[in-house]
Amino acid sequence: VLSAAERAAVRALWTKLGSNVGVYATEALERTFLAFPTTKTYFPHFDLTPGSAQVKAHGKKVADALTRAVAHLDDLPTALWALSDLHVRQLRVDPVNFKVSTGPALGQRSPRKGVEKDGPGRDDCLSPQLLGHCLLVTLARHYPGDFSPAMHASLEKFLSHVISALASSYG
Ligand code: ZNH
Repeated sequence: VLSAAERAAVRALWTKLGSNVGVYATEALERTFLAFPTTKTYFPHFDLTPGSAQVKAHGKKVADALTRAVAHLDDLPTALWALSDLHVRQLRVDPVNFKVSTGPALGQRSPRKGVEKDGPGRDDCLSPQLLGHCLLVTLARHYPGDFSPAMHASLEKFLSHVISALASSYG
């Protein structure tokens, strides 16, 4: 559970981001796809070139989900239940992708089901850690003055709670 100070830090930054959350989520996705190319295996149907309208639209959706999470810091599993269910039943994202502390190390995460063992995606995937990492880098770059160690720690904690909420419907 986030402490009162951690919640306040996350909320304050989100207020500052305002309507730009989508812009930064999009930048974070672009960074994820560039820095960790095998993450692209989950998006074979997307145009992933920089500036792509599809990535922008997806960034907006991820941003809206994060903003909803910030508004429901007291009950993330309930707020994100439908999204968790979508990732499990429809998108069939392998649950290891959502395991924060108990899953295998990053380099051993499993690829999307159906992707060849030796093909792209063997070594990583769109792990929330990678997306979360890229989100932290993006926010640190655009809000250097706000990015104290305490803010960094608050955001790490927030993101790890979002991810366990997304994993919650694996039951
Ligand atoms: Zn995800 C989708 C969020 C993680 C994969 N996503 C999605 C959406 C959202 C999200 C909001 C939209 C939905 C609708 O449409 O309704 N995710 C999210 C978040 C996170 C995530 C927040 C964390 C943090 N994902 C993830 C992962 C993966 C994924 C890990 C893999 C691995 N997603 C995905 C896909 C999709 C999504 C594939 C679909 C896309 C399209 O559109 O097609």
